[in-house]
Amino acid sequence: YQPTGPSRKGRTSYYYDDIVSTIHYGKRHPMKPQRMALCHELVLCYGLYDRLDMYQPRMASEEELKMFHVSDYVDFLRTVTPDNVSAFKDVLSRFNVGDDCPIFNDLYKFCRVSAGGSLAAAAQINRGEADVAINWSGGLHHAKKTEASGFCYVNDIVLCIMELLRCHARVLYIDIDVHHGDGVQEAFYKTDRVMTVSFHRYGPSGDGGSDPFFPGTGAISEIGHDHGRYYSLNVPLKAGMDDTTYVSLFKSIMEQVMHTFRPGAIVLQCGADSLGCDRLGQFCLSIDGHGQCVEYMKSFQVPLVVLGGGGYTIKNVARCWANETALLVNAKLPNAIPPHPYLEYYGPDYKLHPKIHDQLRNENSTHELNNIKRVIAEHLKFLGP
Ligand code: VJV
Ligand code: CA
Ligand code: ZN
Repeated sequence: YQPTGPSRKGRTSYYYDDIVSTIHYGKRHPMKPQRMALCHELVLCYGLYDRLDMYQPRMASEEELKMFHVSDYVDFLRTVTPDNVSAFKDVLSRFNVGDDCPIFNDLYKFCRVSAGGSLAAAAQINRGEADVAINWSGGLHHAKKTEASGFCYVNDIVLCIMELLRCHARVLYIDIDVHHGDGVQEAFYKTDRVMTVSFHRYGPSGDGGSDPFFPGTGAISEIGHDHGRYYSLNVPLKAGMDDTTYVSLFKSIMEQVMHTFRPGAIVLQCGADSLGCDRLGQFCLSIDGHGQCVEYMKSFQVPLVVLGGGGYTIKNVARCWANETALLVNAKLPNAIPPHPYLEYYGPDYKLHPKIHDQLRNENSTHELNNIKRVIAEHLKFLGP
């Protein structure tokens, strides 16, 4: 199959290392790195390699990881294994190791590959060798300077943005994962050189327990400190956001952000747990609606790094990211998925755009959504031209 559509103008790089297909967080753990292999096989069977510069990224070095993370935490990640973990029992809670963030085989390799791809993507944007650079193995937005959090160990996004800041005065970070991008927000909370914008589910989780929806941060009142005041934007939402409400809110906010912040580069975290029917998420986006957000950011023609993130119904994650890889190179993919090694995952319809019928009611009223728009517009006015 040859992708059709107007010939692409910009250059698009794509970073993938097959090692991720062998990584297992644990038998029933929701995070499954195999989803990147599924996505990669879709990208190949649709023939998108013709329009991509494909790379196997160099693994990030210990020194590169230590540009953000503290030394003893990186040393811990480098040396701990499932076999010797008992020798580390006194530090496991300090580094937040547990059910969400277990110790598994090749954990350190996985961190280095994920961060290596996001660093290589940034470096290539910096050199002007690509206009768009994709790393679906990145986007691990919860990792903190000193500890793991929410399935994330190394914050490849923070490292990516630090690299972009070497060549760009202002970098914009956008996060459409259903969870709050807390680790990235925290890292740049006091600077006016990075604006972070996260759209996320926020509030009581609605599962009957007392925990808020993870991680519990991301109120609209979190705006940044010191020089960074008004450079953190948060869009807290309730369950059931659908294409119409989400995409119109996204475009309206991002248009104003682009106009006032005028970034030299953009990093877009494309967590696919905001899709309907996700095992952990509570939004109701379709693959097309999710993709419209990516397409909108591409339309500004500012150098763009595109990263993965969450996504726990893996056949839909693969569909979502393959579709977004295609739209970033102006390819139009037929709905029928071509035969390939993972075709059986996409039954019974074998379509790229399945009907995602989720039973979730949209709990966000028009009134609440308008309020969010108004408050965000007020925050942006303080930056003003
Ligand atoms: O809600 C939480 C924290 C708890 C304590 C730990 N238990 C396991 C769960 C409740 C309060 N954690 C969230 C973390 C979500 C991370 C999202 C990451 C991303 O998408 O934003 C970016 C990659 C959470 N939600 C669901 C689970 N943890 C969960 C973890 C499991 C599990 C089932 C659900 C871990 C192991 C196993 N099952 C076997
Ligand atoms: Ca988010
Ligand atoms: Zn998430």
